[in-house]
Amino acid sequence: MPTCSKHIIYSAKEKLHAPDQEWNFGRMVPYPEKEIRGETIINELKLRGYDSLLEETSDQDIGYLESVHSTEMINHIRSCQSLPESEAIYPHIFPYHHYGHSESEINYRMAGYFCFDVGTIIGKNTFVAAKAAADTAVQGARCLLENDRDRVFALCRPPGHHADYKHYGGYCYFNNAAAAANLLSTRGKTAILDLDYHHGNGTQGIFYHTPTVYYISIHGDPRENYPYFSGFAAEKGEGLGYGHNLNLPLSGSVGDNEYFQALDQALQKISDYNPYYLIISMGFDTFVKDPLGDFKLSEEAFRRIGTRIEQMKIPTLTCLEGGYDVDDLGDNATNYAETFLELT
Ligand code: SP5
Ligand code: ZN
Repeated sequence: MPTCSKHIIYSAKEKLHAPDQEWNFGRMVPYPEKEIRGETIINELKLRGYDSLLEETSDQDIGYLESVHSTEMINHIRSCQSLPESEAIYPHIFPYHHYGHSESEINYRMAGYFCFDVGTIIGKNTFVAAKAAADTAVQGARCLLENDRDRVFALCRPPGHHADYKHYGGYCYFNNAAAAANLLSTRGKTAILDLDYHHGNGTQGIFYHTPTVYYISIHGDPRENYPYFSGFAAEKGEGLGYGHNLNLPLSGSVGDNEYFQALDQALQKISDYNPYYLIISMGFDTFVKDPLGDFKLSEEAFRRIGTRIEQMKIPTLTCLEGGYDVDDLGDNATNYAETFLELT
């Protein structure tokens, strides 16, 4: 029985996660990972006549999340469902050392035990939305496994690539792409190409020792960019995973030409690895007008990226990650979808 007959998977539950502010170097600013991000993409897809390609995800078994995240971290985020509607958790204590607590005793006042930055806020509905985002990715992976689709776009929100085995952060709670990759890699070697502006420290960490998942990322140089502590070219994997992690950091205001050289390099590595499956962690924060990223990719670049990926002829799942210029996000994501899914 096929689990999906459509190309694009989303969840209506994503809108329940709607933090209003984050800390930015000591000041409160509007939360860039806005709840309208998903809707703006869906609206543009519908405007261009693709309503029939959209499918709402069904609930997936929590087991696939437990394969990439610690039970304690999952339970911690779940436990925040008891918060009053008006409250949100801002982590503020980060224990370099801790004494006397078992992980199961960590309560939401101690969120900094599981969260690695001050910009990732949990509200009452965050668990439901983050679980649904992972559901869309996992359902997409099942579409590839069951062979009823060889290219699927999962509109994951909140995003996932910063979430590590037992740390959330970077607007990410559960690692959607990692959950999908873990499932796909049970069938065959899987490559993850992370094109978000920021390095996917979480995805890298989850598969750092794993040779059957090859993680490649093109991102803003961590010397100048979030997440600062990972994403360097010297990070190549460890143990059996050595040689199956590749970081291609780029510095400054990178335009289309420089970007596509790095993309060609990444795609060549993927061809050499010869994976059964490919996952794209797709961020649109590389766009010239994005408020968080310094790259200067054109609108046309997202069409070209979709084409280059489609030309790989590998069964591929794209998971949405970042992209914060909400005025253009719908266009950019739909342009990418049109070539990636060969709609035009
Ligand atoms: C998934 C993803 O793209 N996560 C990025 C997380 C970056 N968080 C650090 C942002 C700090 C800057 N705050 C922006 C204020 C905009 N006015
Ligand atoms: Zn990003």
